[in-house]
Amino acid sequence: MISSSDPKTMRSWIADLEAVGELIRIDKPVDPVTQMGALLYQSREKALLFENLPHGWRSLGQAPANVRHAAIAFGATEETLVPTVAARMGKLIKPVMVTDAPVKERRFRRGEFDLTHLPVHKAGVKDAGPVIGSGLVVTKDPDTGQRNVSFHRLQIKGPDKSGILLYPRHTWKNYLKYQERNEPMPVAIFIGHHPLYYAAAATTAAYGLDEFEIAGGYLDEAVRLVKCDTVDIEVPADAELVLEGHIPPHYREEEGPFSEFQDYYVTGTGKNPVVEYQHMTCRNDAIFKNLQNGSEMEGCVFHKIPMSAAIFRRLKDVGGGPNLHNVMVLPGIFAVVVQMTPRAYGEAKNLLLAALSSEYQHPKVAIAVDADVDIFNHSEVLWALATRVDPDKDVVIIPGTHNHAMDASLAELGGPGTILWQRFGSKMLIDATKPPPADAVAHAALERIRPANPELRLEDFAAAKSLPLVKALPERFFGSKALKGK
Ligand SMILES: Cc1cc2nc3c(=O)[nH]c(=O)nc-3n(C[C@H](O)[C@H](O)[C@H](O)COP(=O)(O)O)c2cc1C
Ligand SMILES: [Mn+2]
Repeated sequence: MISSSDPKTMRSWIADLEAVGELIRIDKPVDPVTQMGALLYQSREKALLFENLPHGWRSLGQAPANVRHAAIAFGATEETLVPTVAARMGKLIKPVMVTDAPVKERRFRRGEFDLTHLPVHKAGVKDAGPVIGSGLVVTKDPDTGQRNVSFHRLQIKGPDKSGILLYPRHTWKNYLKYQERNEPMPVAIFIGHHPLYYAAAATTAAYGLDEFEIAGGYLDEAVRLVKCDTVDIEVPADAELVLEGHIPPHYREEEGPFSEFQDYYVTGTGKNPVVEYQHMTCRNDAIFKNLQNGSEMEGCVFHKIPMSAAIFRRLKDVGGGPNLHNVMVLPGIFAVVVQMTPRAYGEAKNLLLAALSSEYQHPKVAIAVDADVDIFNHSEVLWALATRVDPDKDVVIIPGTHNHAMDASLAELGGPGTILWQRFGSKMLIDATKPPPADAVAHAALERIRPANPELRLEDFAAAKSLPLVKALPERFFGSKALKGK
């Protein structure tokens, strides 16, 4: 039995999902290389626990499968999730060091473990091979000793070797410092934990800020850390599995292609560094974690929520405090919708400019809509674009910007593994809001239709077989969805 005072782990998360009917257990044998990717790809509603994998492994995936699952993990609703995460982002809790560590129940030295025996899956048909997508990489700044935690794809290259894609952010910055000293960078990688650890690792904050402190704020409990056996790094004591190794300086090998977050294969492919592993520890009955990328897959949920929350946090003070309701990143994560009620003409553009230059490099298109547009329903967003935009004055294109290096629609400079790597492109903002309520006449011209008596329910009048019709009705008829949870 898991009690509420126990630390939050991947096991408590499995129990939470199962308790609300959101987990499917698969006891039939599944081959991670040829079958698992297709099953994960189909499971957009439920988490999957594979219980019959080669070498006796189990593995959890699509957990979270969607924003609804992420809301369960944070104890929020779909509508309140982003403002909740934004508030918790500012609440840092320092980790504590412990010695009782389930992740140390088993220890394996080099030669005693084999990465090719882990149930690592191959996601897309053109992927170069199985890739660990769920490894959270812990490194340190060699100048200050400050920890960093982030996701990095790890393509299996042998029993004790993987590739690694280091996008130019904090882990890359640490690596360049080691490379300059001609020293290997020590790394510890933990696999399998509560999803809020994953959300913290996907949170881009200031360089030098320990993502375990962010995880503490998300979890509302201090992260329990334990020392690694062979590197001077600390890892979560309650993780499922830990790999210890190092990234040699100056060395590169072909890596990729890989099914990535925007739904493409080739970005990031090229000469990338490798990780050499010398040690592995795990729980006695460790459960592996798989994580598939692709638009609207689990990897995208982990991108979307912290990114939307970081942008929300940034926008909430623009111009002294706008009427900001919500923020949601769109599929493929290069576009973001800002839901707000403008106080003045032009205010939406000010917020959109900030949304395009936050901690995150991804957003290229930013769209502002009002509270009467359901931002979780993409056709509502398209409706606002079609009916509330005068392209000549509401669309602005900013040329010559630094864009995300994995946006395949833009010109690439340099390549992965080099210091030049970037995409040089442009950004676009679209103000699809109504005139501000202060201009009552202009505002009223764009008031959405609503029936009289919106509280009436068709199910109270129609036969039971008509009920699906009721579900299809737009939420806005029942009042503003965005404002309900506030
Ligand atoms: C599912 C997922 C996969 C990711 N894969 C990679 C990757 O392969 N390489 C990389 O550099 N960043 C990857 N990222 C992005 C970083 O982990 C993320 O932006 C993080 O905030 C960067 O941490 P940092 O700001 O400490 O550098 C991934 C993020 C997610 C959510
Ligand atoms: Mn960081």
